[in-house]
Amino acid sequence: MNKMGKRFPEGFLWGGAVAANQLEGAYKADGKGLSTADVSPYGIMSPPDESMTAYNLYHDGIDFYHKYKEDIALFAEMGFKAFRLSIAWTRIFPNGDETEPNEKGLAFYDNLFDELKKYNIEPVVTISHYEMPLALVKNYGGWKNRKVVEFYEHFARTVFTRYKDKVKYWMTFNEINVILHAPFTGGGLLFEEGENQKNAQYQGAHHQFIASALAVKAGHEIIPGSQIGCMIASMVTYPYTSKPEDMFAAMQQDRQTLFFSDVQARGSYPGYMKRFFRDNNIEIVMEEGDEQLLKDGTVDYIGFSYYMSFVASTDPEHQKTSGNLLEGVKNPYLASSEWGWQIDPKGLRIVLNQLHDRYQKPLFIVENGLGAVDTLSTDGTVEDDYRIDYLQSHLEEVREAIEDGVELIGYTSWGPIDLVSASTAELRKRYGYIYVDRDSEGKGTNNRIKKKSFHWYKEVIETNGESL
Ligand code: BGP
Repeated sequence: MNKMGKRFPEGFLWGGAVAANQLEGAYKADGKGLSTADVSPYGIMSPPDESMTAYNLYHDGIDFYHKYKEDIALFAEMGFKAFRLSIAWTRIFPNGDETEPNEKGLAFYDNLFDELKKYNIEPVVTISHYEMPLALVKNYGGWKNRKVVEFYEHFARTVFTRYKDKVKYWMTFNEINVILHAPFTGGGLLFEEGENQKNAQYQGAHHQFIASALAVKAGHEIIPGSQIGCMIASMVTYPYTSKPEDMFAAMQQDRQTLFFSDVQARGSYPGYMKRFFRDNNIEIVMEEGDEQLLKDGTVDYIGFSYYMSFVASTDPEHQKTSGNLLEGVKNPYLASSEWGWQIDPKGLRIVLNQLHDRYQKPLFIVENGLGAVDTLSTDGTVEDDYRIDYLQSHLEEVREAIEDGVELIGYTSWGPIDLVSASTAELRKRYGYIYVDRDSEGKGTNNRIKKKSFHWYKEVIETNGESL
């Protein structure tokens, strides 16, 4: 118990989170097909480069594909209880539409899960994290096409069946709401001239909702007792002033995020979105049975990422700041990271309470952290006090939220080992407790070095948060 008598629950899942395409590398190894990330050398906010002429750090990652044993040993040394990772769809189904899976790809994750088991680290698996087979984009148009639902369901059933004795916690899509902000990465969407893009984005989202519901049903059937969650990029929005119009704008902005968890957790489209579709001439094609399916396939828990908060204002004059996903209004009370992400620990407590009040389901913070430029000093240390400050202040608010009555499964901070950034596709923006000696051109020894935060996080876990 800490000095204030507040504690984290027994069995709290402390750990870290990664995505296959951001650290595995080995992008063509053992039969892997090309994914959307493999043609995105400039990150998720830029258009893809199919010529593949520019250097793409995703191809090499930090070579976790070959170094996972060494890396997992370091996570175990920190005392991790959980490790969130994603399965690269293209390792299992290189083109996405095959019937038979690629055995070598399946074997890789088998070995990975066995390695985690050695240290009693619980795997938390995202089925699709920011990537899909490029062939599904080329031949089917990505998530615009209902047919992709079948391929996804087949992929999900394949991994549930294969790993049913090894994995209990699953998530269907990473940051599912990002299809609105990064349509190629979030949904494999490319647009023709004159196409109604918004319509395509919401239609793609509908297909993902259906795919997610089918996966939840399949997962429960194949793995009794499994916990299958959704995962949203949380984007809590404050009104710039107490003007009712600003408050309304903030609420409407939040609903573009909460819409996704509303459908996945409550099992139906909320009225405010039906109105939004009407007002914006958006028509979603649904099939008979879809409504029932959404009801039957609701998630067991709400997973979410949290990095920053946002501000809405009805006054266009307010200064703009940039985050990687949204252009937003600058909050005069908050400092920002080097990439303009507004640092707001209290916002995390607000999100936790908001989601708890709304859904009454267990929550899981599956990403949080500070992306920063780190300096490896000549004596081989990285003094990342700024990262410790960020994480410490956020975890203090998490502890408060638990006191508020929020049911929380765990906390897996983003990128426990430095990995390729999603927004920039570089290794300049680092999140790790473990430094990776590799630069954005892929040069360096690729050695792993413990940062100061490594020791800090180890103590947090060891004391179940009492050291905070
Ligand atoms: C989330 C993604 C992650 C991750 C993280 C940090 O949106 O789910 O994949 O990368 O953000 O973002 P970035 O790498 O751009 O700093």
